[in-house]
Amino acid sequence: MGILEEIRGILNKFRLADEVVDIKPHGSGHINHTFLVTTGSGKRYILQRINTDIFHNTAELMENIMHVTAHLREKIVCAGGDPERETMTVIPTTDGAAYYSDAQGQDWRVYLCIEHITTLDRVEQAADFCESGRAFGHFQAMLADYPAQTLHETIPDFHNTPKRYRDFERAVAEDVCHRASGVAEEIAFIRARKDEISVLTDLAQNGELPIRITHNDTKLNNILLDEQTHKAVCIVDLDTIMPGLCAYDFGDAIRFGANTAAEDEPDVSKVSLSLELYEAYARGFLEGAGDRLTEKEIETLPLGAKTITLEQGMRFLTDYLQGDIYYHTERDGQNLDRCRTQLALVADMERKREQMNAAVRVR
Ligand code: GN1
Ligand code: MG
Repeated sequence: MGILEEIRGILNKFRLADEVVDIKPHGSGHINHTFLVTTGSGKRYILQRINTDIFHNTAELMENIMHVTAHLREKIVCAGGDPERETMTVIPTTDGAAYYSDAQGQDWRVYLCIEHITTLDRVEQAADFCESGRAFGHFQAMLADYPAQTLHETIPDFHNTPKRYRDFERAVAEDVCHRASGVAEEIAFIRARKDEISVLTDLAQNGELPIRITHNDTKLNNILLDEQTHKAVCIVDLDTIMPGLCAYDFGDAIRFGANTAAEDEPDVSKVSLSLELYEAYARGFLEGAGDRLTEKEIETLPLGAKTITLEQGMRFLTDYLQGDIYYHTERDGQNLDRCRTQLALVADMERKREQMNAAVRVR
């Protein structure tokens, strides 16, 4: 049986409006497999196979998503918005469940496809990035009164940077693929910044930074923009909504969107932090978050950008050292290229530290 036949069988388990006429691979995620499904009436859906090597408890993951989207839906309706457009709608299985486990133990879910939108893999205009910042800031504000105790940690220690550092050191020590000697420079770069890695987590531990409900994967392409107006419509990829630090959500968006090069660009000389984009995002994010952020949170946003970029560099290098087992790759050396762009971006952020701080300084 081909993959499409298999997928048709899976789709029969969900309450779709009518019969499936087309299935296509969709999106650019590194973790789950995503398909766009079209039905006879033209109604479309997003089918995803959840990567259970990475998300170990689908029931808890989907429970988070059901609860978070219900919370968002209420807020959207109160504000006079369209909940089917402004948040994700999970399509239940014929048994009324939030996902389906097939005979091989693979877990699948279906979302309603949000139409007339576009996503960006690269920022084309500063205004779009500012809009994306506003949406992520607002998203965090909408979740500010979410009952945190009901949220499962879908990936424990996801943005625990000191833990990511220990994982990286372990991968270097084990060196299962004999790749460590080829990346001595990258290893040294990370080690030289070891002391900075725990600054934010220490502030959180001392109670100087609040723990919030954060998205934790605020990449540019996780936001849907209206295809005509480029206004933010919906934030997607809710798999890693967990308690976390605001600085990381801010920082991850900068890491990806304010880089002048693609995440996997092989030519690191193309990498730099665009201050124009950084400032645009900061403006939008602070506006969207409203008065919710503490002064300390605002002050540490630039450090969040640097810390998460370094963390992501470590994660890519760890995966490269372990034989490319976590992130999807399309070519040899892709994870190493990804690591190098992150480290080059960290270096540029260090050069631009003053300007980065000035852009968020409370006026
Ligand atoms: C992964 O699948 P995607 O592209 O949304 C990863 C993020 C990384 C990102 C790097 C669960 O996200 O943490 O920042 O790749 N997601 C997970 O591009 O590990
Ligand atoms: Mg993701």
